[in-house]
Amino acid sequence: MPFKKIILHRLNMRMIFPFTTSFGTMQDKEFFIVEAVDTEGNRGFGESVSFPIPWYTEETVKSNKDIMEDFLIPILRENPINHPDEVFPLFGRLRGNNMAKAAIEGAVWDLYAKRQGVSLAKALGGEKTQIDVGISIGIQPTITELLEKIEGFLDQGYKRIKLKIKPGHDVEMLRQVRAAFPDTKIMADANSAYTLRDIDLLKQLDDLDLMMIEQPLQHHDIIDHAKLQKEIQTPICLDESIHSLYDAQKAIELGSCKIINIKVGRVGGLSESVKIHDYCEAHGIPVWCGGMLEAGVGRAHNVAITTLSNFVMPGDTAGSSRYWEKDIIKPEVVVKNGSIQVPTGPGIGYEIDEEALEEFRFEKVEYDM
Ligand code: OSB
Ligand code: MG
Repeated sequence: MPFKKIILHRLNMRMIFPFTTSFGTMQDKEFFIVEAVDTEGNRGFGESVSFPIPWYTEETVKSNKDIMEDFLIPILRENPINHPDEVFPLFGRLRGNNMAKAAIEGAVWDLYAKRQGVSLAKALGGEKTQIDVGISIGIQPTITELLEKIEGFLDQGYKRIKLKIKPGHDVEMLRQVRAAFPDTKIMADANSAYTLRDIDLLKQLDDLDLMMIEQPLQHHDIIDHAKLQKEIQTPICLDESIHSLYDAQKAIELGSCKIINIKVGRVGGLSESVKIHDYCEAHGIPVWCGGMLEAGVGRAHNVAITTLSNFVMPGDTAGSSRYWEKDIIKPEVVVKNGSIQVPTGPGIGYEIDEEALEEFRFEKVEYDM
């Protein structure tokens, strides 16, 4: 692919609500839009999903910039490629930094699909024309506010409710939610807040008919999760523990989970996501697409990957208006009756809103290729 330039746009966007998980509260989203430009003027876009603070993985917005500038962009400059599947193996010489890798690789994928004149979904092998989505709700100050929020999102059509939990804000809260919504698809996400010492508490979740519990134990663990899964009925879904196809294979072999949350940034990009998806499909493990409170570009990538056949459970890809007063793509991602219509135009299928991009941008660096 004849790259001419890579441009890093650094943005700051304020979400319309604070989002609280077991690891902290966030409202300001800082990230990079990576723009890959070819010699014919086609433009592909990717988005970095790390946070300013390394509390979900070790990466940060700043570390992403160093890694992209010092290593990833030079690798792309020095190694001609024909297909985006070649990007992740080239980056494979460097350990970790999956979110930085995915941001660049995502821009290359979008550019590739646009050059082919096909949608990103189609380029990835996806066939769904619409995708089902749920909503992830942060920890709320009171149960009354939580119940109101759930009611509102169910009215908007979201197909399942994911609730963040942490010690002291778990079984009792979930019991009250279950009592108020006896037939709703509910799941809980602990973001690694428990240990095996909490096994008696985690067993109590079995009475609540949850779809799954996401990442109850340590963020790198697959051993204790396997022990826990043998003791509880509720299916375990791994998020933080899965950084690669290798991790997914070992977790499935060990019985550490029955479901996997695929986040494109966490696993180093779309090519690795497809591999994990295919492996899970062959081994009877359903997957769904997680979220990192993305703006429009990252959201569009999530929509595209979710069109693959084994994304059989509603993901966390909510509509743009759930997060932003104004998003950076046109049109915004819209959820209707709990589904998103997959765009059919070339690449991500959404246009960049140039005015919004400029409004939220506070740094722009161009790299000649
Ligand atoms: O664990 O899935 C998670 C947000 C930030 C960090 C981690 C997670 C989340 C979410 C939000 O659950 C999903 C979204 O709405 O994008
Ligand atoms: Mg999670």
